[in-house]
Amino acid sequence: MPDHINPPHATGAAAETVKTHSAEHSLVFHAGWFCPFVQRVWLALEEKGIDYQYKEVNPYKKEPHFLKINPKGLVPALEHDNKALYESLVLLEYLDDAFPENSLRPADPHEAGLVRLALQQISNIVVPAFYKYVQAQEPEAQEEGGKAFVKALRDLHAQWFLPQSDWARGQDFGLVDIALAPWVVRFDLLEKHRGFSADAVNERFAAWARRVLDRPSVRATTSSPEDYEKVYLRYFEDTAESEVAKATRKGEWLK
Ligand SMILES: N[C@@H](CCC(=O)N[C@@H](CS)C(=O)NCC(=O)O)C(=O)O
Repeated sequence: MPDHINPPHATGAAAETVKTHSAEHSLVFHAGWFCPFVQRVWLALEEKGIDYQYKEVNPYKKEPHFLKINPKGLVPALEHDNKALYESLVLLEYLDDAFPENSLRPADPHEAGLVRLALQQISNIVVPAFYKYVQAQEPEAQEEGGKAFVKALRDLHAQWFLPQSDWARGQDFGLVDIALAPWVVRFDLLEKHRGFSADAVNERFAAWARRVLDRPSVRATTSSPEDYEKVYLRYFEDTAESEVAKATRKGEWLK
């Protein structure tokens, strides 16, 4: 049975942002309020001050009109001037290319390459470790999952976060911060249900995570904590039926 999304729309500060972006527009953001991959793209839209139309989609329903926009049937997706695109990291780069103002990437090609490497590490190691940790049921598996997640974050931080700067790659909030921020928003759930603490990564990482939660774009795209909990309980009990949850259960990762 497909996962039921309750509530079916954003709440809290995110609901206000949705209301501000309800008018028809040539840039349509197909989103799910609960989805961290969606929140990445939402952060980029807000950070760059781009105007857009927010459309809530239940991706578990796989409705034919949405499959024409994203054949994978996943949110986020964008339609810009009737041309569709999907995959959160592709969308981040697309928005930065299509709307060059308030760039989220360094201009220097080598620096931009380093950002791509960091994004790959987040996608291939950090995010899968998050789901493995969340879906682990046996105490031993949970402990192992916690260690692996902390290590993934520690390695990412050591390799890609520049010292003495507020944000990952310097003084500007950029794509590396954005790609990880939605999972930081969900740290309080990990703390409550699995005993995770960002302090276990290290002090500087924990300070960065606090700055992320204070960022206006993060606040503006975040729903009420109790509503995330309703959605994530299925992950903590390992009963979620999303493509990500099913792949994690099989010991795989969604490509
Ligand atoms: N790799 C995709 C992942 C997107 C994704 O998994 N979205 C979830 C919601 S958080 C979804 O649409 N799930 C529907 C399903 O699994 O059937 C991205 O980065 O955009």
